[in-house]
Amino acid sequence: MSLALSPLASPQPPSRPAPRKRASSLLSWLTCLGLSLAAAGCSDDDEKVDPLDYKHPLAEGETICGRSDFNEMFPYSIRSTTHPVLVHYYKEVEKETAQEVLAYVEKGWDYHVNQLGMRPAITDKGECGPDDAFDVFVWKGHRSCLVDVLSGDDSTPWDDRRGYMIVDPWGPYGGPELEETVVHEMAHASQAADDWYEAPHTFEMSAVFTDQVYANRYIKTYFDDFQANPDWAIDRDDKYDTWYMYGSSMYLLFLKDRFFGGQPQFLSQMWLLSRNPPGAENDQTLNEPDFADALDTMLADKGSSYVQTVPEFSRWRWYTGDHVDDRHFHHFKDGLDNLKAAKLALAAQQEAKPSTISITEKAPMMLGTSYIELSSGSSTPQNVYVNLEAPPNLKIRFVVQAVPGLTPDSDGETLDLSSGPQVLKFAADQKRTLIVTALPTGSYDPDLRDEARYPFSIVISDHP
Ligand SMILES: [Ca+2]
Ligand SMILES: [Ca+2]
Ligand SMILES: [Ca+2]
Ligand SMILES: [Ca+2]
Repeated sequence: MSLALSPLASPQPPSRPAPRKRASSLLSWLTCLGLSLAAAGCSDDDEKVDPLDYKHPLAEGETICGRSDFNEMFPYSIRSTTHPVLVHYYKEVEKETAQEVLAYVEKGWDYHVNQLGMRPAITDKGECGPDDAFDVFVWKGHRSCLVDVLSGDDSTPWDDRRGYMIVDPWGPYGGPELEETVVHEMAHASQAADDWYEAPHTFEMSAVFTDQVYANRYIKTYFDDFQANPDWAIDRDDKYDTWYMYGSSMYLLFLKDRFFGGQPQFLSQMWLLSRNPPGAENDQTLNEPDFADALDTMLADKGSSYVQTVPEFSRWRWYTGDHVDDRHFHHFKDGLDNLKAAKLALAAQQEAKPSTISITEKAPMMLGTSYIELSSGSSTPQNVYVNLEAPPNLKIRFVVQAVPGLTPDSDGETLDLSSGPQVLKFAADQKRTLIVTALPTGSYDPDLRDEARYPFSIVISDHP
C-alpha cells in the first residue's frame, strides 16, 4: 500500500495554521547575514549553518521498509526499554527529538492498550527495520504523520496488519501538537491489529474519540465540519475532503455517555467484534462483521442497535452550539467552548405559517438528518400542525422529532405522523426545531452505502 494512498494519513490541513518556521533556521540565516556584513562570504557549508536546516533525502511518500539503503536513510535508532519499539532517525543531532517521540509512542501504547484495552501493534517479524520491533521514523520534511501497514499475520484468522509509523516533529503536526499526533497514530497502530479494512470513517472517528479522551478536551476543528453537514450519513466516507470523519467522533462520545457509563473502553470491544477474515481489502462487502454489526451486538442487551441509536444521537447533536446543557454529554474538563462553537447547520429556518417546506438539495442521506427551525410569529396559527410528505420509497422511513423538550424531564419527542398531521408546540423562546432522519426499513450494511439523498417536505397547516 502506498503511503500517498494510505487512508490513515493526516490530510493536508484545511484550517490548521501553516507550519511554523523553525527558529533555529531563522537564527542560522541571521548569523549568516551578520557574517556577510562583517566578513566576506557565507555559504551553505558554513560550519555555523544549523544542522537541522535540511529535509530528509527521501521524499514524502517514498517506501522506507525493506529498502536496500535503509541504513543510509535512517542510520540512527533508539530502542524502548519497556516496549517492542524502535525509533529511527537520520542525524545524530536529532537524538533528543527521537527520544521525545519514543516517550510519546510509549505513552500512546500504554494509553490505547493498557487503559482503553485495545490490542497492541502486532510484531512485524523484521518486515520493517532490523527486527520484530514496531518501527517509528522521525522523518524531517515528511509533513504528514501516519501509520501504514505491511503484510498480515497468517497465523491469525482475522485480517490484521503489521504497521509502522512516520512522524515529522518539525512539520505541521509536530511542535506543540507532537504528543497528540503520536498518540493519535498509536490508535491506528492498534486498529491495524484488528481490522485495517473496516468501514473507512471508523479509523478517524475512533482515533479522534481517543484523542479527546486522552486530552480530556473537546477538539474544535473536527466538530465544525461534522456539524456543518448533518444531512450526510453519520458514517459517510467523504474521502478526506473535510474533517467530517474526524468530527464523527461525536457519535462515539454519545455512545460512551448514553450507553457505557461515560467509560471509553467499549471502543476496544467494537474493534474486537469488527474482526473479519481477509478479503475486504479488495472487496469492501467482505467486511463482515463490521463496526455496525459490532455495535448491534454490544447494544442488544441495552435494547438498541446501531441504526436505532441514530435518531437519539440526532437529538444529542442538537444539544451542542447554543443548546449545550448538562444533561447530555458528560463534559470533558477542557474545550467546552469548542462544543459550544459546534453549531449545527439548519436545512431551513422560518416562521411557522401554513406552507410547504421542501428539502431537496440538502436532503438527508441514509442515516443523515435535516434540522428545520420553526418560530412562532404574527402569521403563525393558534394551533400549528405538521406533517411529512415524501416520494414513496420502500427502502427508507423518516423519523421526525421535535426539540427542545417542553418539560423538565424531556429532551424532545418523536412525532408519530403515521396517522396524519400532529400538533407542534413551541418552547418558551417561541421556537422549535424539527429533526428529520432517514433510516433504512431493512437491514443496514455500511459497506453497501451510497450517496443517495431522500427529499421530503414538511407541511405546516392550521388544521389536522
Ligand atoms: Ca520491525
Ligand atoms: Ca491474520
Ligand atoms: Ca459489512
Ligand atoms: Ca470488519
